[in-house]
Amino acid sequence: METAYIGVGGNLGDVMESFRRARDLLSEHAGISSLTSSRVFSTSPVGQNAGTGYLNAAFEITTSLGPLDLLDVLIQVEQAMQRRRHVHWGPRTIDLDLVFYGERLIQEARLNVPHPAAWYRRFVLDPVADLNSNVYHPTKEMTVMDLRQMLSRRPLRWLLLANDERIGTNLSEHLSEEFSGLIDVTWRRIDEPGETSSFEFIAWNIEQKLKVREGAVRFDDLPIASRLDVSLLTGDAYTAIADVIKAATDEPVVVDEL
Ligand code: A4P
Ligand code: MG
Repeated sequence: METAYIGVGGNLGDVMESFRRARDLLSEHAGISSLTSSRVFSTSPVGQNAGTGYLNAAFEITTSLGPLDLLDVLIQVEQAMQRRRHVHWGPRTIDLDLVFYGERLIQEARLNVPHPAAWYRRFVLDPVADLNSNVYHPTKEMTVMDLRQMLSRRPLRWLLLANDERIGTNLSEHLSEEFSGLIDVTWRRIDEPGETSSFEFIAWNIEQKLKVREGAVRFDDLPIASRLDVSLLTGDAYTAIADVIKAATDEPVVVDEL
């Protein structure tokens, strides 16, 4: 038996109803022996999916399913709900992500656990912390409560590590302007030594697909809690980092019980 946390999100159709149906379908599954839901939070949309706001919640489950079997169950529930409801609303009525599976670290082609974006997303951390603030993030080596605490600092201190001076200057100017008051940005060449311990976020390799030069700061040498490998994010560096900042700073608001 393992304790796992499922991140639940949606912004199409009757989202509360979708969350309840997902909860009921999962609770009835033979491989899931208990399920507790967090309260439901209203959150600002992050990413291209603009428009209406999201609701987010989390489920704590006790399960005999292995992580890949559990992922298959989550996908089945997502599909079942899309068939039953909101067919003409488009495909995204509910998103079920496997955020934590005990303290296991899983890196498979179709499954990454902890969910790679969980550590900086308030819309994931707040619902999980609502269930249990001591849930431990095994790669960030912090509890969800401490991660939340780290993200609530203002301004958030960002260090951008770039290969190219023009990119570094440009990104830091635009980010400082867009998120004025929320963040404090410093940029540094990736091959320039310097202090790294006083930042909440260190964005590494912001040129994304470029080869990191010999002599550059290595990702593995950066502080575990704050390092962010930008090459793993989708979209251009500016949009990718801006989405991280939004997810890290937008405060979820409790709206209801499930
Ligand atoms: N996959 C890998 N790891 C996992 C995991 N830990 N849990 C694979 C679940 N799935 C995982 O997922 C695509 C594939 O990811 C799966 O088939 C699985 O093999 P998906 O749910 O079909 O696609 P997606 O939702 O586009 O991807 P993902 O990564 O869930 O999207 P994001 O980045 O999480 O964005 N704003 C607010 N306020 N609240 C939200 O809930 N959600 C998103 C979704 C964007 N903005 C949001 C919210
Ligand atoms: Mg998903």
